[in-house]
Amino acid sequence: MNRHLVAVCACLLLFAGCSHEQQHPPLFQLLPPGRTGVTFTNTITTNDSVNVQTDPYVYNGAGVAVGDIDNDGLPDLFFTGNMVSSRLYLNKGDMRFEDITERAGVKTDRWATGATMVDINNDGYPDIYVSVSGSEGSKGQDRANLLFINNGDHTFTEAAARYGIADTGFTTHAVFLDYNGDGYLDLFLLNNSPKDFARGAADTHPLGVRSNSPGGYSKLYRNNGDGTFTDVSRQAGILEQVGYGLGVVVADVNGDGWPDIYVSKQPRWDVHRPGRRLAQAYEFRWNGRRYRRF
Ligand SMILES: [Ca+2]
Ligand SMILES: [Ca+2]
Ligand SMILES: [Ca+2]
Ligand SMILES: [Ca+2]
Repeated sequence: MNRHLVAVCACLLLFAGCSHEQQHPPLFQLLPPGRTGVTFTNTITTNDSVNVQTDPYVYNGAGVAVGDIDNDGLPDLFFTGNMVSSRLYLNKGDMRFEDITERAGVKTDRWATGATMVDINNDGYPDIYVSVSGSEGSKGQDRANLLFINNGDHTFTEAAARYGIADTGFTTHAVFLDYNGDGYLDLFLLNNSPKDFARGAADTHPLGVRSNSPGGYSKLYRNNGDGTFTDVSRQAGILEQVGYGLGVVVADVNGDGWPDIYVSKQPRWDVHRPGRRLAQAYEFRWNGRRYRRF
């Protein structure tokens, strides 16, 4: 009797599970470019001088930022391009987007790696900060990061040099945070130099890797509150000699009310020893110059 009851219950549960799945469609649905109008493709065209041998980061990829550039309640999209121009898509509603790159004045001709939207001048309109990197032999001026100031009319004006954040390092990504609590968003740059990639000094460093290229050091810029920034990396205790940053997020890791920076990295030796773990991460703070390896 009990055995029959168990069998009936099992069938009911199975039926309930099936009907439950049937009632709920998948949470996400993939929409094709033809439906959305988002046709951006980060096409990498390799040749004798541009390939994974000449630049180990040639396939690292690019970035995307989401923000409402015209405050109409619809989030808009900005993609960075490596060998193609970055693209800005205006959200027209109903998951349809219009490419306004040219008339917005945000075309790029650099190896743009990351995109960050932030209202850097507090005028209510999100601006776009573009991280730029390049191959080992690239010129510093070609790696200068870009800052597109939102004019509030679907156009932008590039002003990174004016703000003092046209950094020429090998920038992978950037985040804005108010590290000193003065109400102004400061800038952390995640840099990663291919110059000494696989040419590090030694594995004996406490963090295992060394970067000999200042362009590969991550940096912290303080927002002076007057439209300018100052590089405060050294006094803030941002570590040097440890490049290879690939990802960064900001969160109050220890709950003390101050934002911390979490950086994921690519240790040098992993490239030469396939099968070893591919990334490691460090949490470090400038208050007290503490860092911790996970
Ligand atoms: Ca919008
Ligand atoms: Ca703004
Ligand atoms: Ca600040
Ligand atoms: Ca904290």
